[in-house]
Amino acid sequence: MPSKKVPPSVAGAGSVLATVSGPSLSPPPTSLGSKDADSTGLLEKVATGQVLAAEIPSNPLKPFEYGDASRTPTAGTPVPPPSPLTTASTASESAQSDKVGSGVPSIGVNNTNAPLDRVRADSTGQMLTTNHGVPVADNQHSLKIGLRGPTALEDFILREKITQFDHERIPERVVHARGSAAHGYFEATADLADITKASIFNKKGKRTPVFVRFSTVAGERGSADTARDVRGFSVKFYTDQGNWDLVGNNIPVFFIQDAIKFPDLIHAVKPEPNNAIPQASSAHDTFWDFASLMPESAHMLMWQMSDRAIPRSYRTMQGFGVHTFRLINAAGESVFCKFHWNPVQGTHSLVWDEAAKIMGADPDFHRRDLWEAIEAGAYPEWELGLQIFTEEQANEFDFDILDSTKLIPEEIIPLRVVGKLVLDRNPDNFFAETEQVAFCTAHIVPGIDFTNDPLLQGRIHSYVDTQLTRLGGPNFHEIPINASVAQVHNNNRDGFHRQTINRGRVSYEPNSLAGGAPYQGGTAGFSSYPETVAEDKVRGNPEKFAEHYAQAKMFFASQTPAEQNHIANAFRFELTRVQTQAVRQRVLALLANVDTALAATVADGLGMTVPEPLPLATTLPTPTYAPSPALSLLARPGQTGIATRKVAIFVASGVDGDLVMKAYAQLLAGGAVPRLVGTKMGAVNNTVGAALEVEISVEAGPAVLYDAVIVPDGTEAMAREAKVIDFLRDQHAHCKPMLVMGTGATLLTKAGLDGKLPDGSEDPSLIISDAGAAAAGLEKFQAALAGHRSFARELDQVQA
Ligand code: HDE
Repeated sequence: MPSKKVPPSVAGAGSVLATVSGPSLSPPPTSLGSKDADSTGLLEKVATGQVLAAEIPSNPLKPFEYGDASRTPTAGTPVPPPSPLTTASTASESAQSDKVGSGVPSIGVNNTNAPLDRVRADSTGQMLTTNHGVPVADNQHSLKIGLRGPTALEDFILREKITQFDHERIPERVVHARGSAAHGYFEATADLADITKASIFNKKGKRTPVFVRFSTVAGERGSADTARDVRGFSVKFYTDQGNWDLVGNNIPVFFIQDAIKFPDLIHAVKPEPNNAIPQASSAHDTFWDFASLMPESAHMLMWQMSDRAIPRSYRTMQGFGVHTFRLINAAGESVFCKFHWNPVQGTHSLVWDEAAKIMGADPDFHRRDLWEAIEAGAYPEWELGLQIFTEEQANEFDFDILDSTKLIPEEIIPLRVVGKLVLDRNPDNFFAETEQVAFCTAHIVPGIDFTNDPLLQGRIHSYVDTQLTRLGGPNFHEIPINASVAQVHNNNRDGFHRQTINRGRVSYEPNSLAGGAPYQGGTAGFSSYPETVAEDKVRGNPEKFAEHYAQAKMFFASQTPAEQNHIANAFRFELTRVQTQAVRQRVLALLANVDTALAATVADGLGMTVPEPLPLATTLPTPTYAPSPALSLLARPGQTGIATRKVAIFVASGVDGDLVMKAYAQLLAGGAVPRLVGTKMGAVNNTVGAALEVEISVEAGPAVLYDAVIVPDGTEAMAREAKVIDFLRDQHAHCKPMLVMGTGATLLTKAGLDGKLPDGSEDPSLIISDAGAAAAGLEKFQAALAGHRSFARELDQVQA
């Protein structure tokens, strides 16, 4: 019998062409009555959709959601769709244009987290357009009714430009508003698979991209960089398992123990609410009022009054995760961990008088320094060290590891170095990257977990919450700088500024219509450490939180005499600016519990006597700690010598040009940044060859902006300028290396400087050399420059 050709069935076609209801048992139609591509696609979409949904007759995960089985998460098992069209949003998705693209979606891929290249814009050689791509003919004039007439409301080009401008600002960060950031990478130098399954640590040599932002805390976005303040040290790791943000500070402890006190702390330190004074300073009544009523801040106050709070550079600060975190390995075993960043550049600070003057001379001092170093290829680098310890060890400590006002001395738990951080690229655009980056303590990855530190617990909420206002909604994770490099697939949808165009009609789980995807990862996903917690629901603190002074004492005892002196000076300065006597008195009473000599010195500076110490909050015996040498800034001179140090070389007509250029070349070769500094711009005649061009005047670049100065032979004419004399006095008072050659000594005499230390001995970092012994002088000078400062010179000793 001849075979009979079966015509394509159109039965049920109407249901495919409609968006509601359809037959219960009959197969889908094989024709919609026409043969165009769209109808074929629609048929395929519907038919394969039925097949896919039927593959999942019930929710396979339900049996594992209860009782013991639920303790270990079970991974979903997605069913692959028979065709890309099965899970598409439309049957017409392959229709293409310049706007929608090729019409071929990349299945299983979310392109919103492609590298930043996709959003970098460059206008080289391009015509001006509106926001909507319309070419602009005239960018000089509004559209007017007659040359002298009113502006037309229809001028959409004018209105668009002004409207965008009107809305350029977003709210600044409520704390840490002032900051600077850079791109770079983290490289694992050890394999830590035995203690954590965090993928960034699981292979020696593995590199993970990072974006790092440094900041001050109290000042507003435009405030000066060198205010006395804690510095933020936030690192966003774009790991292959999602973003991990280590949002730390340059000080390893904090003022308070519980998140509920944070708004009080910040309200106290920020400008006072009646008159908005002072900007970026803790030196006012409300801060010290609060701090002295919160004696758990004693330890942090010692750090804040130390040179840590006035770093020379972001590049010369340590960083700390502060809280105790957990690491978890693949077997589910956990250890505790504290994170430390140690700068290869060493830890170096300013002195207060200098920091205060820099606020006027260059409020962008730290921002400029970071930018310049990276542009010059002197990439800043830090080692990541971990303090790893067990629950048993934690129980032996005199303090509670959940108390963020305490640190673990490195002498008790030494650091294990596990990687390095290198910053090798400045951002393209400050707003798009540095301002819009959103660090969140809630961003952690499998293998890392929180502890019950009550300060940390509150932060987990705060950082996401604050971005909702600051960045205008819940989709801030899609802003390019915040997007992970790991793929993002979930059923979170919509909200302001949504960018992802999710395909398909499924935005829930479990589902069968998308083959069960995206599916839960089970043990491959993030899981919390199953810590046993069976306690009363209370508001309160464990007993060990009540001890407030032992580590403050340890910190002070661990400082060199010069650093101790700076701490005393800082307390004197801050409390002198406080107006309420009772507040001064209370801070002295707090200090009396830390160190009686310190309290006496500060009291003397205030013209007061030391009051009775503040009452202790516990009757438990106060622990004693041996001094921890690692807590002194001077313990870490760094490994980069004179690199990136800024050196002023004075020049005036008659200067020894040969000597100047030799010093200049030698410093450059060592990686330092020499500048020829004169009393005004222009050329100066020198004793040999062509004239030297002044690079910057003393007026535009005063002493505080340099790490050292060279006063060559033949510069005596500069002695006439008061600014020059101030320059030398400041360099001297700030303990910076100075090299004075030949007749340059005239300037020294005019400044009243004799090259002697207060005890009458020779000052090793004020080198006075004959013009003929320039090479030897320069050698000594470079050694002093590599040593940063000579505090032996310091005259600002508080006399008790
Ligand atoms: Fe923050 N902190 N913080 N903080 N913090 C913010 O988040 C907060 C704390 C730190 O470069 C805010 O995005 C609470 C300790 C840094 O963008 C906000 C508590 C430490 C940065 C916030 C703390 C930090 C912030 C403001 C007490 C050191 C700058 C804008 C529970 C370990 C991040 C923002 C950047 C920023 C809240 C305490 C470090 C409001 C509630 C302790 C480095 O979410």
